[in-house]
Amino acid sequence: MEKKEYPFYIRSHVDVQSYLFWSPDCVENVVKGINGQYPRPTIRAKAGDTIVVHLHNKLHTEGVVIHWHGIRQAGTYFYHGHYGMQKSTGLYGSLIVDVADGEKEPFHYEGELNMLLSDWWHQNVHEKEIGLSSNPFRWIGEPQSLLMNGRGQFNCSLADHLSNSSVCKIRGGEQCAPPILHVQPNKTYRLRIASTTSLASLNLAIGVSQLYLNTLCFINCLLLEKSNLHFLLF
Ligand SMILES: [Cu+2]
Repeated sequence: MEKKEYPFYIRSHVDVQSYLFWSPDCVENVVKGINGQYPRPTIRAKAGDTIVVHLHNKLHTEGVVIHWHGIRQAGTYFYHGHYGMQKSTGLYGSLIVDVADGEKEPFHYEGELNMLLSDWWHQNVHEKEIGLSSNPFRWIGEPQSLLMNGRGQFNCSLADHLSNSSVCKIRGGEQCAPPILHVQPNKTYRLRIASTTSLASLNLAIGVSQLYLNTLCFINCLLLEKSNLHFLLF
């Protein structure tokens, strides 16, 4: 089996800082980066590979623990910080395990798209943590934004482009510009979906007029419905 090594650094863009300034939902905030990146790198391997992650904690005042989700077999997974509420600071990324050499997926597709969903609050993560552990309990409220692949738009309604609001006029180069999943007609794509939300549970809808879900999806989605990891073919 092939052995893959990933240098895995958790640090800020500038070493003396713990966080990156970033605008995941068009509002500047602070996020935790890995290797100075946000969103974080995707780790990809084949079933049976050994992944060695060298974790260098460059945060000055915090420990770091990474929780690796379900990595024993081929599938769509993710990893996230598990020290305090680090997941809420953006410390997570995709972990994709392909089938082992010589094995085939039980379905065919021509392209692959990855969708990592998360919830995002503007309040400080410590405010959230203290509220959750307080007696009496203090709920921080619903998230300000939902992010897809680390990007979302705060306070933008679906009809905003019809109004005169200057908010939500995305040109495409912004840190919060919606990720675009490119597809071509008459091809089958595998959409990998993972939810890394810390407190919110999500419903995902795909707003296209013609979407033919492969029947295999229903079988596999049913099998996976109790987890937060799904995929579908379309
Ligand atoms: Cu976890």
